[in-house]
Amino acid sequence: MKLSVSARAAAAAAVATTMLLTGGAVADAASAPARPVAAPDIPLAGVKAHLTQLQSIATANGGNRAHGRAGYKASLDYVKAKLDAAGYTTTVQQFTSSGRTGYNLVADWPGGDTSQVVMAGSHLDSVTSGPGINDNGSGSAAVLEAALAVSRAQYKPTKHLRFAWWGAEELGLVGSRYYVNRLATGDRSRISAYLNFDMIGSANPGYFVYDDDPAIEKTFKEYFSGIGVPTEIETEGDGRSDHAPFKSAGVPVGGLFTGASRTKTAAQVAKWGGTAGQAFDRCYHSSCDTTANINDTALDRNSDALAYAVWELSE
Ligand code: DTR
Ligand code: CA
Ligand code: ZN
Ligand code: ZN
Repeated sequence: MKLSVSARAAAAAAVATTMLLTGGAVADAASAPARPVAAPDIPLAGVKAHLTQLQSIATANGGNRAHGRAGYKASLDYVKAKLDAAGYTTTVQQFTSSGRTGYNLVADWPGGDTSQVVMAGSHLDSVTSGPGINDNGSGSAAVLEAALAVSRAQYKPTKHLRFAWWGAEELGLVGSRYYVNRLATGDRSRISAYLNFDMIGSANPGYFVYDDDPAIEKTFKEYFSGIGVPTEIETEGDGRSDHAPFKSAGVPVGGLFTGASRTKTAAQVAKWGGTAGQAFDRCYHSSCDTTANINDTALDRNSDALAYAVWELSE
């Protein structure tokens, strides 16, 4: 817009006055540092709607969503359809384990610098004994809803975003290891962070942060201190979930966890509430790991922490 002579004079006078008053240079909008884009709140209702779908899928398929069974493939088809509709480029990676066909789902958000890839992932399979809603519908639903939030926001981060749902974790991290082993060597070093979410809605929850990569750990801790929730370092997990193959390949990893079969101490009840002497998840690997086996507050907090880290690490 071209200013008239008088308008330009008035603008110059305003700047001069400001400089006199502030004694410093006036930073105009063009020179102001870009403000980081704040992550959106992840709607708990959206995450729980995915859990309801995964529960229905298990109920309709023999009570589980295990590797090589109909319930797993139906779970993957559900997640994939949501992502395709949201504008993701999805890839289904097939493998065989224990004589059964398994699948990984990888979803790339178009754009961003593909030499710096921020990944968030979770295993989508359950054990054969139950629907696996906390283990690991909770992580899978939170990662899905965060990916959908990226689409809703039409977020355009500097780095490239990739989301993944792994098969056959319960058989020994089979799907994630298959993915990492088949990455071209150069592609491993292009993954700047892998964030893992396996059991993040435990009914008697703890708030555990992986202490693998310090920068990722700090990012998660920033979030939780911002909402006044104390955290502890995750000590059960080294090698026990899908971050392990990435870590072995030299990728910086981190993640969140609300606890499995270990029992909550009185000291932990003092900081987090819940029940001392009871397992964080009494239905771990059991048929009672249903939609009733979720603590909504923990699921909501961890979903929002997930989004905060994805935005922070990719902008
Ligand atoms: N292996 C996971 C459960 C599990 C146990 N310890 C941790 C630590 C961090 C994440 C997950 C876990 C499973 O049963 O899927
Ligand atoms: Ca939320
Ligand atoms: Zn498990
Ligand atoms: Zn798990």
